Amino acid sequence: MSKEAKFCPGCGYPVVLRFLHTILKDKKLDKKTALGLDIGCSLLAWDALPINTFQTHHGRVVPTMVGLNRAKPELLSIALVGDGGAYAIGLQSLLWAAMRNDPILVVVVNNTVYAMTGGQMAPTTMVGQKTDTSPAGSDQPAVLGPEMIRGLSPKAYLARAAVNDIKQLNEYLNKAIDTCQSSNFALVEVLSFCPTNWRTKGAETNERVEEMKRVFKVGEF
Ligand SMILES: Cc1ncc(C[n+]2csc(CCOP(=O)(O)OP(=O)(O)O)c2C)c(N)n1
Ligand code: SF4
Ligand SMILES: [Mg+2]
Repeated sequence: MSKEAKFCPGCGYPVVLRFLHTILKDKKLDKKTALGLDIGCSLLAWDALPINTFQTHHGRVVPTMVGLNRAKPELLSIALVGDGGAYAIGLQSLLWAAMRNDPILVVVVNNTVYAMTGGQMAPTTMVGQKTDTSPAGSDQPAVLGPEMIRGLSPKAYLARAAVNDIKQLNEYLNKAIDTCQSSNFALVEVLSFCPTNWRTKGAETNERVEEMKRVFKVGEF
């Protein structure tokens, strides 16, 4: 990290950023990458890594990075976005990027809520999960991003990892970056901690991620 990041203690975002940066350095791509941030807690990654970073509007990081890729194909374009940005307001752009097989990497941090705005229900909120806007528990099935995209984009690399299994996270991010380098679309969804909005502490936060894995299957698709 180049500057002190503003994430809450116990947040999953810094885990994702740390691994991403290490992989980029190992592949000697850190000076040849542009990281786009959506609105949401992803924006707290502003200046966190010593790499080129863009701030975009809510749900618009994918088309922005597609545009950058077209203008500067020599750069690796990465979009960091929350589950709300990816699968609600930004869904249309995400699906079209996948269908066109745009060679960008989309990293979706899935914490099952709109975290930055206070923990409201998101497309990924699980059935029965209580949030401020679903006090009786959600009755909507959660959106399964990589599964939804699979049939639309035959050449894409699609995977789901979790911040509490760093070996797998590392493997999938590595493969996703290699996929972009071979001119194909890649998306890695990461099941991530949000102790602030989940109102969980310590092991309870980790248990919530294990609960998420029963709904959101980790693996490659
Ligand atoms: C066009 C627009 N609509 C709504 C908002 C308010 N807003 C800011 S962040 C956010 C939700 C972010 O949730 P998510 O994408 O899941 O990211 P997280 O904070 O959970 O990482 C919303 C609705 C906004 N900034 N712009
Ligand atoms: S609100 Fe949640 S996702 Fe946002 S920084 Fe805090 S712990 Fe992380
Ligand atoms: Mg979220």
